[in-house]
Amino acid sequence: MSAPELPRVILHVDMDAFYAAVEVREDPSLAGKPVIVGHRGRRGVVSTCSYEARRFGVRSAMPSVRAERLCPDAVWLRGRMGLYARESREIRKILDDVAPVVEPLSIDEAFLDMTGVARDLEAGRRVAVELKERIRSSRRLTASIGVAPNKFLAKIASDMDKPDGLVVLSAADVPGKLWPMPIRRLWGVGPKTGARLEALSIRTIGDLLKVADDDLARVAGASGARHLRALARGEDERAVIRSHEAKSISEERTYDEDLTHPDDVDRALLARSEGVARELRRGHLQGRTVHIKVRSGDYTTWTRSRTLPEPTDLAEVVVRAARELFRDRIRLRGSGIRLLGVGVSGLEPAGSGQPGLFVDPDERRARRMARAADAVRERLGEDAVTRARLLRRRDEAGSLPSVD
Ligand code: TTP
Ligand code: MG
Repeated sequence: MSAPELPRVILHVDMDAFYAAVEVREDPSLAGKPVIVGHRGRRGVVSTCSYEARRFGVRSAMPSVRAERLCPDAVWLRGRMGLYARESREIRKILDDVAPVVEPLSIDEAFLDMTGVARDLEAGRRVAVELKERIRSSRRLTASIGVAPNKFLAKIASDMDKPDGLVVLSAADVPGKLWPMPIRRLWGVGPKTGARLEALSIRTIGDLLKVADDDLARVAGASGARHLRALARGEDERAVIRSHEAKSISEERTYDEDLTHPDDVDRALLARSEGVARELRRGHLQGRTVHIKVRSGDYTTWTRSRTLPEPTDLAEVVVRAARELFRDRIRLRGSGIRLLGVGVSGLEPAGSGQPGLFVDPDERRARRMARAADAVRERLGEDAVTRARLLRRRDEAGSLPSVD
């Protein structure tokens, strides 16, 4: 018997003509006009342009001289990065509000993993409709969204009906919609590989599936060929990762008086592990590697880590590893502890790995209880739920977890 797998529902959100659209919003007299954001002149290039300017053939990264020739009446603006970055953060807040896992790709693009929230692609479409409406009403901007069972198809889909588009691309659409697309739309096919594939008469994505393995491997290498072929079949297993920035979550605390009693040390390890595990669950993340950091009264500092067989978001699992590391790998030789930290790295979205066939029932129960406690804390505040062991603590004054 295998664990039931939820169908993946991935959204790719891409703002339309982003810099130009923000400028038009700020100055409504620009609405309906060809607007180009970029530096004019011999060495300038176009950052982006409104869809009105695209009708003349103007594109991102085009030399400005050429754009001026194609569209002599365009309004040129030099661009205001601070404004676009602030706008990006506002949009990000909306995305975070809608989706449990958001992976920003660039200033105006993100993947959203709606698996388990939207039960199928149709439900994903409804989320996309709502999201577009929220962006329109609260930011007065339009987004194009692709809805699909994986990242690659979602990204292809968001681009299929720009601007203000919404396209659902299912596995069943792959032969009819993906295969006729030019080969360069495949991720990982740049101009060089593209030209070599075209030399093999591979022009469309569908053509790629007709070529012999050896021929493809000669152009792209063995693993590259496998990768391209999977994409061409519309297959992409990559997880939506919450944020490229978050590499680890850790919590540490410095003590006014060095900890010397083993019970105090143990309570501190548990408290830090709890904080870290809670932060993991809040971010819908699990981590594989547990770290501890210990500084003694004479400022000797140790960092030790251990990788777990399975990623976790449970304090019980984190603290078990932290205790073992402390017991087996730290030699204090009589001095007390000034600083103690626990961290978890090797982060991935919760539930992105193979669901374990034999999930330990204790672990399942622990996770359920942890989630219930998280929910109570959300409602009633930080101190509403505290473990019995921590009630005896005398050293703690909660510290904020840090994410880096
Ligand atoms: P894109 O999403 O590629 O372009 P866009 O949002 O302007 O237009 P659309 O998505 O509707 O096709 O890039 C987002 C922003 O990044 C864009 O508004 C400006 C900036 N950018 C550059 O500065 N130089 C470039 O070459 C590209 C492609 C984008
Ligand atoms: Mg865009």
